[in-house]
Amino acid sequence: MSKLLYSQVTPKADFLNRRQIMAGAAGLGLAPMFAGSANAKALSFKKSGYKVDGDITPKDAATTYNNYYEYGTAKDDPAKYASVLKTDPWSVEISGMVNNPGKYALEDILKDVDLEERIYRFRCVEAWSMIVPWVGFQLSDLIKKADPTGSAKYVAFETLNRPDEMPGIGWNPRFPWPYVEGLRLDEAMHPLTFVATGMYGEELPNQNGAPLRLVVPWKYGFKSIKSIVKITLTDKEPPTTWNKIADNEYGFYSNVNPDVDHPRWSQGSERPIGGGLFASRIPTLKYNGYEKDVAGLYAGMDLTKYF
Ligand SMILES: Nc1nc2c(c(=O)[nH]1)N[C@H]1C(S)=C(S)[C@@H](COP(=O)(O)O)O[C@H]1N2
Ligand SMILES: [Mo]
Repeated sequence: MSKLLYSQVTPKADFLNRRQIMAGAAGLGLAPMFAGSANAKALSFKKSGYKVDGDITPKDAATTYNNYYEYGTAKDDPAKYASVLKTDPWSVEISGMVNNPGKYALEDILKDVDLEERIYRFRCVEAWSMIVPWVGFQLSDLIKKADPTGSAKYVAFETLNRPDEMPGIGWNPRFPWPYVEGLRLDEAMHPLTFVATGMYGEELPNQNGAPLRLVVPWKYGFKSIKSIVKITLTDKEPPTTWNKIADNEYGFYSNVNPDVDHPRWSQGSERPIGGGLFASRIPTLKYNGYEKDVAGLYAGMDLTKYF
């Protein structure tokens, strides 16, 4: 597949591209997996100043190479199986140390926010990366609505746990479902911390975490929890899924850091996804390129410890 810059993708090129995939997929008997994306709703949003150097990852790569263990552990599993997820109706329960707890319907959340497009780097702890044009809003908008009390210091997030619509839960019963993640409150309120409801100008595909998922661009990808149903403000550091599974490999902070290797591989470089067979590895940047924005959050901390 030829490499297209997102900015160069005209609706026609996009259409042709999709037709080619559909044709190829039909030949393999995989056509249903693209049914969702072919119907994806276009979103209206404002552009923002958040851009990065480098080419946007082709949409077909970002929507077929995924980590979403509720749909299996292979990179192509989520695109094959996530179309069964029912994302409407959807609500997010916000509770704990907030003055306005409650079940927030997704349409009420969206009514009060201005959707914005942000082009961010995305770096998985497995040492691959993408550049993704997300559409969504700042997490701080939602947290302000819930109005944390003075004691709140952390934010805990939880993914939907619906085995009927998430076959990977049954395939991997010993995994500590539901998937959970957390941030310090000041990290959660940081202007870079984003809730995505779309990507590539359209509604978020299910395999990428529809209808809403976190995006924390300076942290390893596993912090960017998908299909959120619960947000809890607390005064204690919340447990996080990958830390529960292997606390010697995945910490709470998990800021992208080329100077601290994963115990089993280097974090010094990364493989851009969708760049083609001969794409070379590129150096990994401290805080994934967002050092000047976020380094202040960690002043005085021993960064060799918080892998
Ligand atoms: N609920 C849930 N959220 C998740 C995951 C998951 O398995 N389940 N995987 C994480 C990991 S490891 C990464 S790298 C990103 C992948 O996001 P993407 O598929 O949109 O690229 O989602 C994160 N969020
Ligand atoms: Mo990841």
